[in-house]
Amino acid sequence: MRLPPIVVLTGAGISRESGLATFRDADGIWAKVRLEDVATAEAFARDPDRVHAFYNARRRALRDPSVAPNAAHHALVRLAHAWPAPVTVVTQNVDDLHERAGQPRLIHMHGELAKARCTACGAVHPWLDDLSTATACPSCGRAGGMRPAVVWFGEMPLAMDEIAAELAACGLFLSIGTSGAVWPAAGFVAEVRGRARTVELNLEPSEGVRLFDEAIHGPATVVVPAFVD
Ligand code: BJW
Repeated sequence: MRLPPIVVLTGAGISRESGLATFRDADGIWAKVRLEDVATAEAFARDPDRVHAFYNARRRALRDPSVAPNAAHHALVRLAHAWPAPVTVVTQNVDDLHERAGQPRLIHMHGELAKARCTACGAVHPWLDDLSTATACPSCGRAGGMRPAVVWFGEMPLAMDEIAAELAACGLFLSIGTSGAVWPAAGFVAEVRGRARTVELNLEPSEGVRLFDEAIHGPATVVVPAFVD
């Protein structure tokens, strides 16, 4: 029997046990900061210093020595190596824990915290330091236009054509650690439903849990290795 390609959609819940906050849990980022103040292009135009401070703190948190891939990230790498067909991870996360674990075929649909983009020339650069309104673009030299290379509300997520092709080809769709509150990622399960087996692995039922064939609830570090191995 030929085994089908797999698409795995991941969200902030997979990185929570690595020490990174989720967005919509009671202790999440949006309980402390209004998303309208930091995660829109309008917020950046209005108060770039505020937006830079928010992302600089999160970029620094990512480099804390205690933050590392957990058992769920590692299990997905094992799955990719063991499965005879392609396993593509589409992550909404801007952290780099999937790549640190060694995940092949990884798509960052909401961008990456460890990259900066110049709004003047469009160049994207690896970026580990703080950004400010004085930061100059290494490509065009212009100061003032560097922003975190992440996707804010109202902006088009990245690699949507590539993701559509992976969704069209997959026979198994796993959704891990995401609330299903943000589109277009929240719509992926409906896109593949009927053609692919769909499984949710999340701490608790997500908003779209009824759309899945199967749901397994518990911490990612427990339920993901148990499902994969
Ligand atoms: C655990 C756990 C543990 C905890 N183990 N689990 C209808 C259709 C289309 C668009 C829209 C629409 N309605 C509205 C929109 C627009 C908007 C949107 O979705 N708004 C909603 C609020 C309604 N979407 C957009 O603007 C997007 N762009 C867009 O739509 O462009 C047009 C377009 C249309 C059609 C096709 C294509 C394009 C862009 C969205 C950008 C989101 N950006 C952010 C910030 C990124 C930068 C940053 O990090 O600061 O992305 S917002 C934030 O939410 C972040 C996340 O990636 C995203 C999703 O959050 P996630 O990962 O699900 O986290 P949580 O906290 O919500 O959930 C965590 C889950 O884990 C929970 O369920 C926990 O239970 C669980 N959990 N611990 C396992 N240990």
